[in-house]
Amino acid sequence: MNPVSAANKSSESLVLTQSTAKLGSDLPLFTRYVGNPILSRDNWPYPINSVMNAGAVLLAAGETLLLCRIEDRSGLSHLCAARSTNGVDNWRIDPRPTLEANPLEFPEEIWGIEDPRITYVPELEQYAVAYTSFARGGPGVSLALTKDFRSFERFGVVMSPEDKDAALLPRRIGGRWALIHRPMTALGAHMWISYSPDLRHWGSHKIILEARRGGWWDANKIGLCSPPIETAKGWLMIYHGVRQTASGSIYRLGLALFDLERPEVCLQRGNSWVFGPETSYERNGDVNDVVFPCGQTIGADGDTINLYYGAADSCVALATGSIRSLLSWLDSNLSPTTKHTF
Ligand code: BMA
Repeated sequence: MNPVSAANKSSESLVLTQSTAKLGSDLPLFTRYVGNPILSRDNWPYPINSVMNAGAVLLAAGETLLLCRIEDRSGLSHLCAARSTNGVDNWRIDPRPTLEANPLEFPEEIWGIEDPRITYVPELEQYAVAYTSFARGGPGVSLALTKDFRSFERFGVVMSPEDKDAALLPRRIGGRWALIHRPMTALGAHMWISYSPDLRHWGSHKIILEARRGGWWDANKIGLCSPPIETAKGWLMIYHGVRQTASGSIYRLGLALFDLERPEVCLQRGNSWVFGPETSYERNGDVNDVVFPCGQTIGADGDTINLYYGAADSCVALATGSIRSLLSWLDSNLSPTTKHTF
């Protein structure tokens, strides 16, 4: 079915019961929107190669904004905003790139900018966008603040290469800002947290979640997906694990929970993945077998999670779940040890 006509169907008929992990009952943990993909190259108002890996936020007026990674037809990426009243269809897409690399001022962006994660920061009354800046030294983490996704205050690179998969926590922890990110170090591709008094100077770096090893689905390389969700039980994190196989990598999603006031402390980590590439648009594209969320919105009930994910580095898709269900799944699918499982 044409994605646009499918996307216009009524909400009662929007769901498919496809998911990797199941709840205790037979209910799926994540449900794919039946009109997936919700955004693809054909929707774009200017020529592009692909749209993927979108940051997401609910604007004050209730609109959903997706800040999409666009790969242009030179192969480099920029960011472009799409807005929708229901977060599903009738996207209004900026007619030009919303945030482009500016290599004259920021040489760390010479090969483009990618994979934005958006956090609304009440103290600043602004959105913080953490994104990957790509240059000769490899990917690094850059930060920008915006009130309206039209003009941006750019901080430049805040985590030097090789580093990516970053998001800011929405509030200070013990007086300092906290950034989750994924540096590549001699120790491997693990998730770290760093703290800052001013969003510009970062320190107190700590590993918070390690890639497992061997045959695990999340062996050797992991990274944050969408920004952590604050729940009464802790920061709920959706992370990706990259399984290397003889025919390429498989990007799947897992869950972990971190202490609210000490977010470097992992309280729970799930054993199996909860979502992975299954449909044709997730299995086949520019990069096969990739699901890669960079953002979510939370429904008015405070429980529904609308997860926006890049599929096969070619389009943007939507899956919905319940925060309560994700937390209770974690309770019953824990790793033998919560933090280090090699
Ligand atoms: C990661 C990032 C993502 C991409 C994924 C699969 O390293 O570069 O932007 O979606 O690989 O290619």
